Amino acid sequence: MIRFLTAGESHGKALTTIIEGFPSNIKIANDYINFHLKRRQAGYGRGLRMKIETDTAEILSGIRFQKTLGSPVSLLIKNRDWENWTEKMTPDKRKSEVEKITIPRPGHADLVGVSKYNFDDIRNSIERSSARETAARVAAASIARRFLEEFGISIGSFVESIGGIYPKQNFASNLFDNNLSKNFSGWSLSEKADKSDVRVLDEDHEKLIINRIKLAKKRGDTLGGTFCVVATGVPLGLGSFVHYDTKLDAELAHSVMSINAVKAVSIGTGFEAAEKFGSESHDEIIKRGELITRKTNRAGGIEGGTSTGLPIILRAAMKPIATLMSPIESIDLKNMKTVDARRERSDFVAVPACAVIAESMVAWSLAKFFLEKFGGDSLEETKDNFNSYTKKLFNRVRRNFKG
Ligand code: EPS
Repeated sequence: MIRFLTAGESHGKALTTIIEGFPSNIKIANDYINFHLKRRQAGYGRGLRMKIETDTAEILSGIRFQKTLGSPVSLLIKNRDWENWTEKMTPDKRKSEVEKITIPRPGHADLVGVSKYNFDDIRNSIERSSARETAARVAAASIARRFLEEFGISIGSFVESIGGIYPKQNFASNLFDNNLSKNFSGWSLSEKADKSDVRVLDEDHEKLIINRIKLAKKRGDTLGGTFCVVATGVPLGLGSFVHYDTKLDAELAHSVMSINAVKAVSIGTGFEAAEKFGSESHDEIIKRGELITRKTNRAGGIEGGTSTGLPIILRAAMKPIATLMSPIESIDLKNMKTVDARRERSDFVAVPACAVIAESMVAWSLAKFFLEKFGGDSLEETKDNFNSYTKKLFNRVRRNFKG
């Protein structure tokens, strides 16, 4: 069983995470974690905060000579902006008067936060509900991602749309209608997407989206969008149909839905499947050499809560960022008067970053189900278990059914 916790406020001293349950001997360099942290910071439409921060993780425990020890790994990501916030965010006695925030932003956790936790200052709930926390998640999930790579599992993502602007050629649909070759890797999508300022796969599409973001900025508005995460090399048999909490699709949906501002998650053709005949929706079973496989992958690599061995394809939708420079209506809780919602430094668009965070959460969930199936205290032990399962898998099925 793997688990992780994160701690830290957006403008506090640092973010931290403790990751537990991975086997020993997984090779992981600090640069690897920092590489993914940097990817999370990128994207046209991010706010000024990203110019202040250069997110890097300091490894505090659990790794020696670039290999996991099997003990808890703890990581620290310092907030550079802390310098500007020490008085406002000090855990010590308040030394000066600090302005209280009294106007909640619709769409953020401001109003529910102060109501639920009984605060007299919205700052208290802004800090932890900020998507800054996802930096710690990306760092934690780097271990999961590195671990999965040892088994040929590769995860990548791309942005499908921002502000309702889709590409002429719908790459996500192409993924479902092809049974992708063995040479295709999830990461190859990210390699391509990372070259784009908005993480799309097509230059014309990028131009249209950037124009749309420019328009949003000019209007003091924000945008959301959709993205696609793909994991290749996932063996048949992760997850199960026996219980609600053993289903891989349910686990992935939970994981990605937990990312700030994500409002929908679908697997495979998702909502589109509901509009089709069964004959247009399911993936025909075929023989390819000695293998049993499918003509298509509309199921997105999961049937009956269990991975089929084909790429896992997940899509998600992120709502527009809640902080608007041309605000909509709210109420000042101080005097109950109708006012403009509070402005505060923020992003205009964070869909490209959200896709990177979703890659991380998908990596985490796959590693969790992978280790539940294969176990092992050392990477070598996990590999033995994995190899013995995968080598015999199809032979077993054929033997069992031979007349
Ligand atoms: C974020 C840091 C935040 C925001 C953003 C995500 O920094 P600040 O609040 O200091 O500008 O840029 O958070 C939000 C969009 C939000 O609504 O909370 C980050 O590190 O990703």
